[in-house]
This record gives sequence, structure tokens and C-alpha cells, in this order.
Amino acid sequence: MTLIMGVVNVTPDSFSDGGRYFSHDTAIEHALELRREGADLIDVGGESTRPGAELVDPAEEQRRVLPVIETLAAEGVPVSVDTMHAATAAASVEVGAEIINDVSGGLVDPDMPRVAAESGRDFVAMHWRGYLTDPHERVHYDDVLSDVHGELARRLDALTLAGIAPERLIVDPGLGFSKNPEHNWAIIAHLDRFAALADRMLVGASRKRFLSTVSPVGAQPPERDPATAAISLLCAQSGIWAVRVHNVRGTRIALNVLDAVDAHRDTP
Ligand code: PMM
Repeated sequence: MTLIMGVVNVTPDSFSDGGRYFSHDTAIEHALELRREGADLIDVGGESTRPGAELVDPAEEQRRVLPVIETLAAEGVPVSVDTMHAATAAASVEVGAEIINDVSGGLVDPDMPRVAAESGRDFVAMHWRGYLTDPHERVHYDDVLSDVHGELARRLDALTLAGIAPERLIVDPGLGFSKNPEHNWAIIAHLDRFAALADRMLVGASRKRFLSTVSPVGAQPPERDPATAAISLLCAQSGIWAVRVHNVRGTRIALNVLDAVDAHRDTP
């Protein structure tokens, strides 16, 4: 059964929820609501990865995320921390984070692979090619499937060499990061190829810009939730470990549909 990771951005500038969850109390409230709606895990982030977003000092990032992680963990909520900073990852693990989710796959902070290895926690290694300042910048691939696959395979090797146990590694193809819509759709069409890279794969399509190619003209991020739920269903059909989404309710319903149908697969 595919798990649902609900997103809680404790940032004033997240592109997809407009920074609505900036304060500690609203972040907790929102996380608990996502849990009630069916989230298995909560991903807490304090730095927007939006192209052109301001980089956040790790101390400020920790000021945002640590109290939220600590409260959620104390409530028994499985939490991942979305950070590229080793110090934030280490501090988050101290207060109860079970998963380190690094969109740079350990490339931004040279200490991250060691800290992740020493923490003994799960580590999400996403495909990442660096910061893009122009959201419309096109990134060149000779063949997006084999290039992304090869780059991810090399990253996973490096992380294993740094001491992270292979069974702790969760691979993520990094939808929307240095990829145009066709790149993203091609990856979604071949999820199985990427899933074979590790025991577990996480997919984050939620509300991303490429979903506007299948949504009503001018659709704002929350209006991309139906497309997100459809992709969650495709992921579940491919046996993906987890999907990272803002709107848990829609994805829960999509996965319920699959469950209901699966229950009848063996009946004549
Ligand atoms: N996308 C965002 C942030 N963190 N983490 C993983 N593992 N995979 C993703 O695709 C991913 C991520 C970008 O979006 P947000 O600002 O909507 O949270």
C-alpha cells in the first residue's frame, strides 16, 4: 500500500500554499488535519525550494522547523524533515524526525551524507542538478530517462560509500526540478525504471507547474490537486512506496479507489 506523505511548509514563501503555514500553531494544526485526512507521514520544511526563492540560514530554518517536528513527534506522528542542511537534519533527528528528505540528495551540504549515515535514519535522495534561478530555464538531457537514472544511480552509490545503509535510502526522481513538462511526463511513464534503483521510491508531483499542462487554463496550485491525485493513483499502481502531497484528502480518495478495485481483482 502506497503511503501518503503530507506536506507542511513552515515558510513564508512556499509557492504552492502561499506560506499559509508559517506559524508554529498553524503548522501543527495543519499537520494534524492532514493526519486525520489520511497522511501516514508528515514532511516538515522550513526553506522553500521554489526557483528563485530566498535561501534560508540554517539557524532560521531550525527556528522554524524544530518546534514543529518536536511537537508532532511527541504526538506520535512519523515526521520527515525537508532540508539541504546537515545541521538542520541532525537537530531534527534529535527532536524526533525519522526521515531526512534532502532535495539535493546530499549535494548542497558536504556534511549531509556523513550526518545522515551517523543518524541511522532513512534518507531521501532526490534527483537534483543545482539551483535554477529562472523557472523557465530549460535543462538539457540527451535522454531524460537514462540521464536521470544514471545520475541517481551515481548519487546512491556515493551515499552508500559515505556509510548510509542501502536499505535506508529512498530514491526520488525529483519531478519539477530541472525538468520541463515533457521530462516530467516521461519519468512518470517509466516510474518502474526509477523504482528499481532502491528498495523504496518517493514521488513528489503535488501542485507542480507541469500539472498545468493537464489542468484548466490558468489553474492555480491548489487547482492542480485533481491532477496530483491522478498521479498518486498511477504511483500506487506502480507499487511506489510513498507520494508527497499537499492535498491529502484527494490522494486518499484516489488510493481508496484502487483498494476497492483491487479487492475484486481475483473474483471471476
Ligand atoms: N518537492 C518540493 C519540496 N520537497 N522533496 C522530495 N523528496 N520530492 C519532491 O518532489 C519535493 C520535495 C517542492 O515543493 P513544495 O514547495 O511544494 O513543498
